[in-house]
Amino acid sequence: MTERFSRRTFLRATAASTGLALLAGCTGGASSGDQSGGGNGDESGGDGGESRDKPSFDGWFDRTPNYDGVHDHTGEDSVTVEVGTGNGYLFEPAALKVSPGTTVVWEWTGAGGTHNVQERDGKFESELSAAEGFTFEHTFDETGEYKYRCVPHESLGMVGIVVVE
Ligand SMILES: [Cu+2]
Repeated sequence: MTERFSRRTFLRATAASTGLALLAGCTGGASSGDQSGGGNGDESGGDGGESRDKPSFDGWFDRTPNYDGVHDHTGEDSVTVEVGTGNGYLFEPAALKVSPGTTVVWEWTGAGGTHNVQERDGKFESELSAAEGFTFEHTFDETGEYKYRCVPHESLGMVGIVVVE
């Protein structure tokens, strides 16, 4: 008797939570519909971009419209960041996570005029360039958070971060 009662209670509880899960699923699907339509093709391999960590990094990205969380590139030898995307004054991706030993290559798109890459504490710095195809690279050997900016356009939110862990 007791066993049967608890089993029925359990089933009812399960049904209730399943209903909630379905409801949440619908809401989530609707709000992310336009994202998957025009989204990043390279995200399709993962389990969706919605689970991406999006820390504030003490407000480092407050003026950066394309900051969409930390792109996980751990385990890759080399990662490319575009310099001068969006309106021409952004890095893409703005934030990425890599493993020690990874080389990050910044590649200028040619848009937005003259840019550079300057680590906030001077750990690396490129020259200023406006040339499409210009590249700068840095190999990250030590763990940590490396905040960098484009000096001419920092006030427009042209900043980025490389998290090495
Ligand atoms: Cu710039």
